Amino acid sequence: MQGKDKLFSQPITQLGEFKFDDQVAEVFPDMIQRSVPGYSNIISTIGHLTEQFHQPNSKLYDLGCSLGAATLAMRRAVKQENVEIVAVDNSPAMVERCQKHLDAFRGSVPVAVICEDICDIEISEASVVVLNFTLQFVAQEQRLTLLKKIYKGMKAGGILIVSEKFHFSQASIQGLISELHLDFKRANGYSELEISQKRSSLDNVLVPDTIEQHKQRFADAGFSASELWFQCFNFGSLVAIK
Ligand code: GEK
Repeated sequence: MQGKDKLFSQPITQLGEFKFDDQVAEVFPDMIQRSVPGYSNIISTIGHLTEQFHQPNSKLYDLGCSLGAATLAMRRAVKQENVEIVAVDNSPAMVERCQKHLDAFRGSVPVAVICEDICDIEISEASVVVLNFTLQFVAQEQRLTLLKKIYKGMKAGGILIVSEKFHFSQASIQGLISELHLDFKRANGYSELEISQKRSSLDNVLVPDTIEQHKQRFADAGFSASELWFQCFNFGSLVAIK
């Protein structure tokens, strides 16, 4: 069904900005597994945290759901009554495949798959909110506004899970850790050409923050507690609790 990511394997003369289009959606599971260290661990822990934190009569949000990997993990974890999942992505190619993917598995919890910008949707009665490698694609000046909206739409005791690629403010550390990530990609079969073309196309599209910026933003949005719960090289995941 889904293929191997060879999108950047041949020289591309006019390298445009990275887009979540049909071609990317088609190879997405392979691309994310081979590019993001710890991705599977994070997905399964999203399920675990959902089981612990979801509340009866509440909504669970997967913001930037792509093909719905986190949505599926959340759906499997629901034990409480009257819970609805809202999965949102602004890529029509992703949303179409996400719906098919979810339909292929059995589940009694209703899921609304919505094609919209996460900055424009309403959030309400949320007990679990997931931004799994999505915030990094939102314009930096909109990130705090988005987090404030999420905080406002969450129930007390609810959890926000934010997974991201990180930047490090010390140049030597930034260099060392990005090299470890490049070695991870090489070990997963990506060539130097693929790595450099993908990197150029993501320039200005994926803009990473430091871990400190994330924690400060959580506090500025109103969250009383937050912590990094996972890190592998320049990728990781944070939780914030309302
Ligand atoms: C997973 N969470 O497999 N509004 C809605 N969607 C957006 C926006 C936006 N403003 N910006 C980006 N996206 C998934 C992986 S991928 C991560 C998430 C990656 C969407 C975009 O269309 C894409 O599907 C997703 O966010 C990012 O757990 O590719 O590195």
